[in-house]
Amino acid sequence: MVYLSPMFDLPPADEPFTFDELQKAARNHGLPLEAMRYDITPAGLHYLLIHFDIPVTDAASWRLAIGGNVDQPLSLSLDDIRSRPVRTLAVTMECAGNGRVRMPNRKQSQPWIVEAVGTAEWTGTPLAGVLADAGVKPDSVELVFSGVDRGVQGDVEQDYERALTIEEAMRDDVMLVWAMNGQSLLPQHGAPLRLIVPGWYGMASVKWLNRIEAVTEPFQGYQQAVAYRVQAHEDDPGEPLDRIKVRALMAPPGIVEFPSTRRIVDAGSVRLTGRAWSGFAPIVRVEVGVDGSWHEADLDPAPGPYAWQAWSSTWQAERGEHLLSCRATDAAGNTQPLEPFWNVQGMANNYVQTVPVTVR
Ligand SMILES: Nc1nc2c(c(=O)[nH]1)N[C@H]1C(S)=C(S)[C@@H](COP(=O)(O)O)O[C@H]1N2
Ligand SMILES: [Mo]
Repeated sequence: MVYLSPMFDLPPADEPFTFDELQKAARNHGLPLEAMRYDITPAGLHYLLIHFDIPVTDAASWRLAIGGNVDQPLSLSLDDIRSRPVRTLAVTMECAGNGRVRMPNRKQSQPWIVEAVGTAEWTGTPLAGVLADAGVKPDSVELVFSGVDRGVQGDVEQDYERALTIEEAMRDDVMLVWAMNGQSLLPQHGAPLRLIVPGWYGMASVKWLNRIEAVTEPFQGYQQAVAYRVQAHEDDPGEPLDRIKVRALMAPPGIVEFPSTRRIVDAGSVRLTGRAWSGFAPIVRVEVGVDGSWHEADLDPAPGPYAWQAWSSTWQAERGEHLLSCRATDAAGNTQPLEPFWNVQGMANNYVQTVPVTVR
Protein backbone atom coordinates (compact mmCIF):
# COMPACT_ATOMS: atom_id res chain seq x y z
CA MET A 1 0.00 0.00 0.00
CA VAL A 2 1.68 3.13 -1.21
CA TYR A 3 0.54 5.43 1.61
CA LEU A 4 2.41 3.32 4.14
CA SER A 5 5.79 4.01 2.61
CA PRO A 6 7.75 6.32 4.93
CA MET A 7 9.33 7.72 1.77
CA PHE A 8 5.92 9.11 0.96
CA ASP A 9 6.49 11.74 3.66
CA LEU A 10 9.56 12.97 1.78
CA PRO A 11 9.87 14.56 -1.63
CA PRO A 12 10.98 12.22 -4.42
CA ALA A 13 14.76 12.03 -4.90
CA ASP A 14 14.57 14.05 -8.14
CA GLU A 15 12.89 16.96 -6.30
CA PRO A 16 15.57 18.04 -3.79
CA PHE A 17 15.02 20.97 -1.46
CA THR A 18 16.30 24.31 -2.67
CA PHE A 19 18.12 27.10 -0.85
CA ASP A 20 14.95 29.26 -1.08
CA GLU A 21 13.00 26.58 0.75
CA LEU A 22 15.70 26.23 3.41
CA GLN A 23 15.63 29.98 3.98
CA LYS A 24 11.84 29.94 4.48
CA ALA A 25 12.01 26.89 6.74
CA ALA A 26 14.62 28.62 8.90
CA ARG A 27 12.45 31.75 9.28
CA ASN A 28 9.05 30.15 9.68
CA HIS A 29 9.32 27.24 12.07
CA GLY A 30 6.71 24.57 12.69
CA LEU A 31 5.33 23.06 15.89
CA PRO A 32 7.84 20.54 17.30
CA LEU A 33 5.40 17.62 17.20
CA GLU A 34 6.15 16.56 20.79
CA ALA A 35 4.56 19.89 21.80
CA MET A 36 1.19 18.35 20.91
CA ARG A 37 1.35 17.03 24.49
CA TYR A 38 0.30 20.52 25.67
CA ASP A 39 -3.40 21.41 25.42
CA ILE A 40 -2.37 25.01 24.76
CA THR A 41 0.82 25.47 22.77
CA PRO A 42 3.40 27.66 24.55
CA ALA A 43 3.79 30.77 22.39
CA GLY A 44 7.38 30.04 21.38
CA LEU A 45 6.43 26.56 20.14
CA HIS A 46 3.46 27.69 18.01
CA TYR A 47 4.18 27.54 14.27
CA LEU A 48 4.95 30.76 12.38
CA LEU A 49 4.17 31.92 8.87
CA ILE A 50 5.33 35.35 7.77
CA HIS A 51 5.41 36.18 4.06
CA PHE A 52 7.47 39.38 4.25
CA ASP A 53 9.51 40.95 7.09
CA ILE A 54 8.31 41.12 10.69
CA PRO A 55 7.53 44.82 11.18
CA VAL A 56 8.76 46.72 14.24
CA THR A 57 5.64 48.25 15.77
CA ASP A 58 4.79 50.52 18.70
CA ALA A 59 1.74 49.60 20.79
CA ALA A 60 1.45 53.07 22.34
CA SER A 61 0.99 54.87 19.02
CA TRP A 62 -0.79 52.06 17.13
CA ARG A 63 -4.06 52.96 15.39
CA LEU A 64 -6.62 50.74 13.73
CA ALA A 65 -8.44 52.63 10.95
CA ILE A 66 -11.90 51.42 9.94
CA GLY A 67 -13.15 53.04 6.79
CA GLY A 68 -14.35 52.62 3.23
CA ASN A 69 -18.07 52.07 2.80
CA VAL A 70 -19.07 52.83 6.41
CA ASP A 71 -21.27 55.52 8.04
CA GLN A 72 -18.67 56.52 10.62
CA PRO A 73 -14.97 56.00 9.87
CA LEU A 74 -13.06 55.18 13.08
CA SER A 75 -9.48 55.45 14.22
CA LEU A 76 -8.96 53.37 17.37
CA SER A 77 -5.99 53.18 19.71
CA LEU A 78 -5.04 49.92 21.38
CA ASP A 79 -6.53 51.27 24.64
CA ASP A 80 -9.82 52.01 22.83
CA ILE A 81 -9.91 48.43 21.60
CA ARG A 82 -8.90 46.91 24.93
CA SER A 83 -11.66 48.80 26.76
CA ARG A 84 -14.30 46.94 24.72
CA PRO A 85 -15.90 43.60 25.81
CA VAL A 86 -13.10 41.06 26.31
CA ARG A 87 -13.19 37.46 25.21
CA THR A 88 -10.65 34.62 25.37
CA LEU A 89 -10.94 31.64 23.03
CA ALA A 90 -8.72 28.59 22.48
CA VAL A 91 -8.22 28.25 18.73
CA THR A 92 -6.30 25.69 16.70
CA MET A 93 -4.69 27.42 13.74
CA GLU A 94 -3.14 25.65 10.79
CA CYS A 95 -1.42 26.95 7.68
CA ALA A 96 -3.23 26.08 4.44
CA GLY A 97 0.13 25.02 2.99
CA ASN A 98 0.66 22.39 5.69
CA GLY A 99 1.54 19.10 3.97
CA ARG A 100 2.96 20.82 0.88
CA VAL A 101 6.17 18.81 0.58
CA ARG A 102 4.26 15.55 0.93
CA MET A 103 3.00 16.00 -2.61
CA PRO A 104 4.96 15.30 -5.77
CA ASN A 105 5.86 18.23 -8.08
CA ARG A 106 5.57 20.65 -5.22
CA LYS A 107 5.44 24.41 -5.62
CA GLN A 108 8.49 26.35 -4.37
CA SER A 109 7.03 27.87 -1.23
CA GLN A 110 7.08 27.34 2.52
CA PRO A 111 8.13 23.67 2.75
CA TRP A 112 5.82 22.34 5.45
CA ILE A 113 5.75 18.62 6.14
CA VAL A 114 2.89 18.34 8.70
CA GLU A 115 3.91 20.68 11.54
CA ALA A 116 2.25 24.01 10.61
CA VAL A 117 -0.28 23.92 13.45
CA GLY A 118 -0.71 25.21 17.01
CA THR A 119 -3.39 26.00 19.57
CA ALA A 120 -3.35 29.24 21.54
CA GLU A 121 -5.67 31.09 23.88
CA TRP A 122 -6.34 34.33 22.09
CA THR A 123 -7.71 37.34 23.98
CA GLY A 124 -9.43 40.16 22.20
CA THR A 125 -12.77 41.74 21.43
CA PRO A 126 -15.40 40.58 18.94
CA LEU A 127 -14.93 42.35 15.61
CA ALA A 128 -18.72 42.60 15.14
CA GLY A 129 -19.05 45.27 17.86
CA VAL A 130 -16.43 47.51 16.26
CA LEU A 131 -18.07 47.07 12.87
CA ALA A 132 -21.44 47.99 14.34
CA ASP A 133 -19.95 51.23 15.71
CA ALA A 134 -18.53 52.07 12.28
CA GLY A 135 -21.86 51.23 10.61
CA VAL A 136 -20.96 49.07 7.62
CA LYS A 137 -23.27 50.23 4.82
CA PRO A 138 -25.72 47.60 3.54
CA ASP A 139 -24.33 47.56 -0.02
CA SER A 140 -20.90 46.47 1.27
CA VAL A 141 -19.93 42.93 0.22
CA GLU A 142 -16.62 42.38 1.98
CA LEU A 143 -14.21 43.76 4.53
CA VAL A 144 -10.54 44.02 3.60
CA PHE A 145 -8.03 43.54 6.43
CA SER A 146 -4.54 45.01 5.96
CA GLY A 147 -1.33 44.43 7.84
CA VAL A 148 1.58 46.87 7.84
CA ASP A 149 4.03 44.24 6.55
CA ARG A 150 4.95 44.91 2.94
CA GLY A 151 6.76 42.93 0.26
CA VAL A 152 6.62 41.52 -3.24
CA GLN A 153 4.95 38.27 -4.22
CA GLY A 154 4.10 37.16 -7.76
CA ASP A 155 5.71 40.41 -9.04
CA VAL A 156 3.13 42.43 -7.09
CA GLU A 157 4.26 44.83 -4.35
CA GLN A 158 1.68 44.67 -1.60
CA ASP A 159 0.76 44.99 2.05
CA TYR A 160 -0.42 41.63 3.36
CA GLU A 161 -4.18 41.84 2.81
CA ARG A 162 -7.10 39.43 3.03
CA ALA A 163 -10.88 39.87 2.87
CA LEU A 164 -13.89 38.25 4.52
CA THR A 165 -17.53 38.48 3.53
CA ILE A 166 -19.60 40.69 5.84
CA GLU A 167 -21.46 37.63 7.11
CA GLU A 168 -18.23 35.79 7.99
CA ALA A 169 -16.67 38.88 9.60
CA MET A 170 -19.79 39.39 11.76
CA ARG A 171 -19.56 35.89 13.30
CA ASP A 172 -19.33 36.50 17.04
CA ASP A 173 -16.10 34.47 17.40
CA VAL A 174 -14.08 36.53 14.88
CA MET A 175 -11.90 38.74 17.06
CA LEU A 176 -9.46 41.62 17.16
CA VAL A 177 -6.75 40.13 19.35
CA TRP A 178 -3.98 41.71 21.45
CA ALA A 179 -2.91 38.75 23.63
CA MET A 180 -1.81 35.15 23.15
CA ASN A 181 -1.77 32.75 26.12
CA GLY A 182 -2.30 35.68 28.49
CA GLN A 183 0.67 37.75 27.26
CA SER A 184 0.82 40.66 24.82
CA LEU A 185 1.28 39.38 21.27
CA LEU A 186 4.89 38.62 20.37
CA PRO A 187 6.30 40.54 17.38
CA GLN A 188 6.20 37.44 15.16
CA HIS A 189 2.54 36.71 16.01
CA GLY A 190 1.27 40.15 14.98
CA ALA A 191 2.00 42.62 17.80
CA PRO A 192 0.22 44.72 18.81
CA LEU A 193 -3.04 43.65 17.07
CA ARG A 194 -4.21 40.87 14.80
CA LEU A 195 -7.36 39.29 13.51
CA ILE A 196 -8.32 35.74 14.51
CA VAL A 197 -10.80 33.84 12.35
CA PRO A 198 -11.49 30.60 14.26
CA GLY A 199 -11.95 27.49 12.11
CA TRP A 200 -10.25 28.98 9.06
CA TYR A 201 -6.79 28.31 7.77
CA GLY A 202 -4.28 30.81 9.14
CA MET A 203 -4.05 33.11 6.10
CA ALA A 204 -7.32 34.82 7.14
CA SER A 205 -5.97 35.84 10.55
CA VAL A 206 -4.16 39.00 9.45
CA LYS A 207 -1.32 40.08 11.74
CA TRP A 208 -0.06 43.66 12.45
CA LEU A 209 -3.61 44.79 11.57
CA ASN A 210 -3.95 48.55 11.05
CA ARG A 211 -6.75 48.95 8.48
CA ILE A 212 -10.20 47.52 7.85
CA GLU A 213 -12.05 48.72 4.79
CA ALA A 214 -15.62 47.97 3.74
CA VAL A 215 -15.83 47.46 -0.04
CA THR A 216 -18.68 47.09 -2.53
CA GLU A 217 -16.88 44.75 -4.95
CA PRO A 218 -15.15 41.45 -4.08
CA PHE A 219 -11.52 42.08 -3.12
CA GLN A 220 -9.03 41.09 -5.83
CA GLY A 221 -5.77 41.44 -3.87
CA TYR A 222 -2.96 38.97 -4.42
CA GLN A 223 -3.42 36.91 -1.24
CA GLN A 224 -7.12 36.54 -2.06
CA ALA A 225 -7.36 36.14 -5.83
CA VAL A 226 -4.04 34.43 -6.64
CA ALA A 227 -2.55 32.84 -3.52
CA TYR A 228 -4.42 30.52 -1.16
CA ARG A 229 -6.45 28.82 -3.85
CA VAL A 230 -6.82 25.18 -4.81
CA GLN A 231 -5.89 25.07 -8.49
CA ALA A 232 -6.09 21.90 -10.58
CA HIS A 233 -3.62 23.36 -13.13
CA GLU A 234 -1.72 26.63 -13.71
CA ASP A 235 -4.51 28.32 -15.72
CA ASP A 236 -7.25 27.28 -13.32
CA PRO A 237 -8.42 30.33 -11.27
CA GLY A 238 -9.10 27.76 -8.54
CA GLU A 239 -11.28 27.71 -5.47
CA PRO A 240 -10.52 29.88 -2.43
CA LEU A 241 -9.48 28.15 0.78
CA ASP A 242 -11.42 28.83 3.93
CA ARG A 243 -12.06 26.31 6.69
CA ILE A 244 -9.44 23.86 7.99
CA LYS A 245 -9.75 20.32 6.69
CA VAL A 246 -9.89 17.44 9.16
CA ARG A 247 -6.54 16.11 10.37
CA ALA A 248 -4.98 14.02 13.15
CA LEU A 249 -1.31 13.97 14.08
CA MET A 250 0.64 11.75 16.45
CA ALA A 251 3.01 13.00 19.13
CA PRO A 252 6.27 11.19 18.31
CA PRO A 253 6.45 8.01 20.43
CA GLY A 254 9.54 6.83 22.34
CA ILE A 255 12.84 8.62 21.87
CA VAL A 256 14.45 10.05 18.78
CA GLU A 257 17.74 9.21 17.11
CA PHE A 258 19.55 12.39 16.09
CA PRO A 259 20.14 13.22 13.26
CA SER A 260 18.12 10.54 11.42
CA THR A 261 14.87 11.52 13.30
CA ARG A 262 13.99 7.79 13.52
CA ARG A 263 11.80 6.95 16.53
CA ILE A 264 12.95 4.22 18.92
CA VAL A 265 10.45 2.50 21.21
CA ASP A 266 10.78 -0.34 23.75
CA ALA A 267 8.72 -3.48 23.08
CA GLY A 268 5.55 -3.87 25.14
CA SER A 269 2.62 -1.65 25.91
CA VAL A 270 3.09 1.81 24.33
CA ARG A 271 0.68 4.70 24.80
CA LEU A 272 0.22 6.58 21.54
CA THR A 273 -1.20 10.09 21.81
CA GLY A 274 -1.92 12.98 19.53
CA ARG A 275 -4.40 15.65 18.51
CA ALA A 276 -7.17 15.93 15.96
CA TRP A 277 -9.06 18.95 14.62
CA SER A 278 -11.36 20.16 11.85
CA GLY A 279 -12.68 23.61 10.96
CA PHE A 280 -15.98 22.07 9.84
CA ALA A 281 -17.30 20.10 12.82
CA PRO A 282 -16.19 18.38 16.04
CA ILE A 283 -14.02 15.28 15.73
CA VAL A 284 -16.05 12.10 16.22
CA ARG A 285 -13.44 9.45 15.50
CA VAL A 286 -9.69 8.87 15.40
CA GLU A 287 -8.19 5.62 14.18
CA VAL A 288 -4.62 4.51 14.66
CA GLY A 289 -2.99 2.49 11.91
CA VAL A 290 -0.34 -0.10 12.77
CA ASP A 291 1.32 -1.49 9.65
CA GLY A 292 -1.89 -0.87 7.70
CA SER A 293 -4.53 -2.21 10.11
CA TRP A 294 -6.74 0.36 11.81
CA HIS A 295 -7.84 0.50 15.46
CA GLU A 296 -10.23 2.90 17.17
CA ALA A 297 -8.50 5.43 19.47
CA ASP A 298 -10.01 7.03 22.59
CA LEU A 299 -11.01 10.65 22.18
CA ASP A 300 -11.03 13.34 24.91
CA PRO A 301 -13.81 15.93 24.94
CA ALA A 302 -13.10 19.12 23.00
CA PRO A 303 -11.66 21.89 25.20
CA GLY A 304 -13.58 24.39 23.05
CA PRO A 305 -15.41 24.56 19.73
CA TYR A 306 -12.29 25.61 17.82
CA ALA A 307 -9.54 23.75 19.67
CA TRP A 308 -7.98 20.40 18.87
CA GLN A 309 -9.00 17.25 20.73
CA ALA A 310 -6.57 14.84 22.38
CA TRP A 311 -6.66 11.17 21.34
CA SER A 312 -4.86 8.13 22.72
CA SER A 313 -4.46 4.45 22.03
CA THR A 314 -2.45 1.59 23.52
CA TRP A 315 -0.19 -0.35 21.17
CA GLN A 316 1.35 -3.72 21.99
CA ALA A 317 4.65 -3.06 20.26
CA GLU A 318 6.60 -6.05 18.95
CA ARG A 319 10.27 -5.95 18.08
CA GLY A 320 11.03 -4.84 14.53
CA GLU A 321 10.25 -2.00 12.12
CA HIS A 322 6.71 -0.59 12.11
CA LEU A 323 4.73 2.16 10.43
CA LEU A 324 2.19 4.03 12.54
CA SER A 325 -0.55 6.28 11.20
CA CYS A 326 -3.57 8.17 12.45
CA ARG A 327 -6.74 9.29 10.73
CA ALA A 328 -9.51 11.59 11.98
CA THR A 329 -13.17 11.90 10.99
CA ASP A 330 -15.40 14.85 11.88
CA ALA A 331 -19.14 15.07 12.60
CA ALA A 332 -19.74 16.42 9.09
CA GLY A 333 -18.49 13.08 7.73
CA ASN A 334 -15.15 14.40 6.48
CA THR A 335 -12.26 12.00 6.85
CA GLN A 336 -8.61 12.10 5.86
CA PRO A 337 -7.57 10.63 2.54
CA LEU A 338 -4.90 7.93 2.36
CA GLU A 339 -3.13 9.59 -0.56
CA PRO A 340 -2.25 13.19 -1.40
CA PHE A 341 -4.67 15.23 -3.39
CA TRP A 342 -2.53 17.20 -5.84
CA ASN A 343 -3.04 20.90 -6.58
CA VAL A 344 -0.71 23.56 -8.00
CA GLN A 345 0.03 25.46 -4.75
CA GLY A 346 0.16 22.34 -2.59
CA MET A 347 -2.71 23.50 -0.39
CA ALA A 348 -4.85 21.69 2.18
CA ASN A 349 -3.03 18.37 1.81
CA ASN A 350 -4.39 16.48 4.81
CA TYR A 351 -3.62 12.90 3.85
CA VAL A 352 -2.66 10.64 6.76
CA GLN A 353 0.68 11.01 8.50
CA THR A 354 3.02 8.01 8.65
CA VAL A 355 5.51 7.60 11.51
CA PRO A 356 8.23 4.95 11.08
CA VAL A 357 9.16 3.37 14.42
CA THR A 358 11.90 0.92 15.43
CA VAL A 359 10.84 -1.31 18.34
CA ARG A 360 13.76 -2.77 20.34
N1 LIG B 1 0.11 40.57 8.08
C1 LIG B 1 0.24 39.24 7.91
N2 LIG B 1 -0.65 38.43 8.44
C2 LIG B 1 -0.53 37.09 8.30
C3 LIG B 1 0.52 36.52 7.52
C4 LIG B 1 1.48 37.42 6.98
O1 LIG B 1 2.45 37.01 6.33
N3 LIG B 1 1.31 38.78 7.19
N4 LIG B 1 0.57 35.17 7.36
C5 LIG B 1 -0.71 34.47 7.46
C6 LIG B 1 -0.59 33.03 7.39
S1 LIG B 1 -0.39 32.36 5.86
C7 LIG B 1 -0.72 32.25 8.51
S2 LIG B 1 -0.72 30.57 8.36
C8 LIG B 1 -0.88 32.85 9.85
C9 LIG B 1 0.16 32.34 10.81
O2 LIG B 1 0.00 32.90 12.08
P1 LIG B 1 1.14 32.68 13.18
O3 LIG B 1 2.46 33.00 12.56
O4 LIG B 1 0.76 33.55 14.32
O5 LIG B 1 1.06 31.20 13.54
O6 LIG B 1 -0.80 34.26 9.82
C10 LIG B 1 -1.45 34.87 8.72
N5 LIG B 1 -1.47 36.30 8.88
MO1 LIG C 1 -0.51 30.04 6.05
